[in-house]
Amino acid sequence: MKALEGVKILDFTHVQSGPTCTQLLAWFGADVIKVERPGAGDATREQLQDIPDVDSLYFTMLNHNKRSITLDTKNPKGIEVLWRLVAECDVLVENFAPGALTRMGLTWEAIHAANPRMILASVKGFGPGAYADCKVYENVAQCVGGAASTTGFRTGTPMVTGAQIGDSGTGLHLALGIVTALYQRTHSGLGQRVDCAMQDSVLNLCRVKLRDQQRLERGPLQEYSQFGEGIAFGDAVPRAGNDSGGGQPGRILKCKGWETDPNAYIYFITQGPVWEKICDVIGEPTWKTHPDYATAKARLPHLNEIFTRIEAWTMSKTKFEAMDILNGLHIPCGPILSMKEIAEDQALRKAGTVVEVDHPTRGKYLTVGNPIKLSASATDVTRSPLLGEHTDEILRDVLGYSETERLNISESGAIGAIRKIAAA
Ligand code: CAO
Repeated sequence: MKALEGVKILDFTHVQSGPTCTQLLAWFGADVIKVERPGAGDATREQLQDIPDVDSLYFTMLNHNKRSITLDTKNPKGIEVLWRLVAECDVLVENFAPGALTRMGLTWEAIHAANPRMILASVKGFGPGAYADCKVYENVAQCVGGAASTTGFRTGTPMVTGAQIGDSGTGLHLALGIVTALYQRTHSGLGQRVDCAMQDSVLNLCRVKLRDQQRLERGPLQEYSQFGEGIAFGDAVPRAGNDSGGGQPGRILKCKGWETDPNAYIYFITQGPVWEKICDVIGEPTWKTHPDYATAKARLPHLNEIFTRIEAWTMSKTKFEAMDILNGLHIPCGPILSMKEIAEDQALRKAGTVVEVDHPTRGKYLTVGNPIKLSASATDVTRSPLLGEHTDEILRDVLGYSETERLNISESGAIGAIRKIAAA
């Protein structure tokens, strides 16, 4: 028995933010029914294709463990079938542009009247306000959520990060909202709306920078490199390069081989409790008692000098050698791992963090496993569905349509070219 077994999700999501959320719910055991436009499906099926006419990795890696039904919701029969799904399911998840759901007639009032237990979960770019009507993609969310203005180097342009905090980050937030609403429904018996704005989700993940904005009003941010460099702060939180976002100063430092390997680096944290061990390992034992280095506060104006000295030590080791030595001394650090190293890491495979999946038209490929491990609800990652692969099965088994009714629906053009009409 899986944690969300018995929960039916009407998955009206596309691209990344919504599909991340519904994939998580599927991994926890929900029956996720992905509704797609006949003929085309989720736009990501065709985006960034690495093999002609085969669902892209973009799509497959966001839509595991789901079933796919094709349904033209602009066809009267199609919208009729959609309403049957609304009546049958527990949660409708969508991330269309603002207004699209309403244009289909799926207002909250109508949904709630048709199925009072249904939870309607939506991702939009912005919450209420001047930008509520805007379409938003990942990088826009990173820009309006405070991430871009605080990422990168002080002298460079604002920068977006590789981590998809706008899309996958919002999907995670939405998934939590959905299971919370499901829990509340066990008491109230009623569904509710769950709304996540991408701007809000990014800001939630950037809260340390909002913290620093308020600290800045009381004086310079002493753990930022520019403080030690004697460069004045402006009135907004600056970009801080690779400075640690917390109270323990850290930097990315070169390791042996950095001249040719773009990832021969390690993140090194000068954590206060292990300062004396750091002094010993880098060969500066006098720094343990020297007034400029002995305390965390005294070290703040000298961070460039300190990290230059530590880097002279890390450059004499590979990132893995440095990691082994520092770990043994309980000095927090981490090698900069390339995606190639992560893909080949056997420990990550064993832990189910990286999973190999077989796909009928693609063959074997790697994907991420469920990062949330439940001890009583293990996740088995199964391949993403082909477009409309389960249309007939869902019409028959979930909605109870007879063979004749299914043929009528097919002839109406509401479900596009059906793969096969299976006898009941
Ligand atoms: N059958 C028929 N029509 C369908 C359909 C179906 N099964 N599924 C969707 N459609 C139609 C909708 O009815 C709507 O049509 P109208 O605009 O005519 O009412 C349209 O497709 C919806 O498309 P959209 O406007 O959502 O899609 P888009 O490609 O223009 O925009 C995006 C994409 C992501 C910018 C937009 O959906 C959005 O802003 N979503 C909210 C924020 C979000 O989640 N962004 C993250 C995306 S991941 O980077």
